Amino acid sequence: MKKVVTFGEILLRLSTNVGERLLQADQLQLHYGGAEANVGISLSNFGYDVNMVSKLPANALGDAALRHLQSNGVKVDHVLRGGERIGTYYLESGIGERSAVVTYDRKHSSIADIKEDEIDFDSIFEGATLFHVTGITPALSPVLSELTLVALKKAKEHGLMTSFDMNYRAKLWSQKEAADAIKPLLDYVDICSCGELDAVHLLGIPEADDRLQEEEKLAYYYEHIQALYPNIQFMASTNREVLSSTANRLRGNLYVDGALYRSKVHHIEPIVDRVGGGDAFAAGILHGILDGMSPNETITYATAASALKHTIHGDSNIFSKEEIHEFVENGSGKIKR
Ligand code: KDG
Repeated sequence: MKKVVTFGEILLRLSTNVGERLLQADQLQLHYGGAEANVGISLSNFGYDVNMVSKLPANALGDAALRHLQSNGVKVDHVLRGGERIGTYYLESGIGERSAVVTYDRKHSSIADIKEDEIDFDSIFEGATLFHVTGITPALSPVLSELTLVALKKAKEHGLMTSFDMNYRAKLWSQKEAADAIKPLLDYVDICSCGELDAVHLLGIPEADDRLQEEEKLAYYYEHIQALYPNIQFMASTNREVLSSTANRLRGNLYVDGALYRSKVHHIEPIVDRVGGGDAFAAGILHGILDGMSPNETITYATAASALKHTIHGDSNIFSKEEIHEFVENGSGKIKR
């Protein structure tokens, strides 16, 4: 079983019922999130030995978050305990034309206040195949920004494949702050989840000519990113046409060896919960690569995984690889008896 390591924050999520604003809610639904936890859970469902590196408070909330990971098959030997609090986010669910709204309450969470010497990546990476982290982790504190770079460098020293999802969150930092922190990380990345907006706003690539077709634009951005970072072997993104809070058209893109591969367009309606759709996609890409699928199979699988995630509550994708393959092969909507 291939060993995977992810590094980031495990968040408590409290969300309103559909049709309620946060300011009027008298009930909130509880889930757990955190981009790296979500990817870890997906990969654990796909059969990998997933180990999460994080820190949670030594209280009942920390225990519950730990249990969430464990019950989804993620190993927690490297989840430190201590610090002040669990990072939390509130999700005001959207409906129709009203968008969902995220409110973070995560400053001074246990992981955000971690010290440089608390994590020993050398021993953690022993025997591992893949390391995954996202742009959320370095956004949380200067120490975490430094540790993300250390972790990526050490992962490469230990011969791991490395995966980085840009995951820009405007409520955590400015584009300039993100660009300054993320650019040095990309020298140590093999697989990158990044799209057109990341290319333009974080990596400073000039906007593609508007007369180009969607596919040509994507190829243009990926060629430019690869010229800056020749080490990046795989780049992936989704084109999400948001029709409303509850309807999407979703298409996946994978760029490898100078060629662009695209999935079919999934029309997802109604969306039950779109949070974590990107993490489900990233995990699908990682599985395709680790499993030796062809680029076409990989992008088909990853986009299907993301489409399925939109149909369930919570941040993590808990579909197995068999269910995703079955969805790819037999489509949707029928009763399975
Ligand atoms: O990608 C989904 C994540 O955004 C969600 O789980 C919460 O990690 C989170 C964040 O920092 O926004």
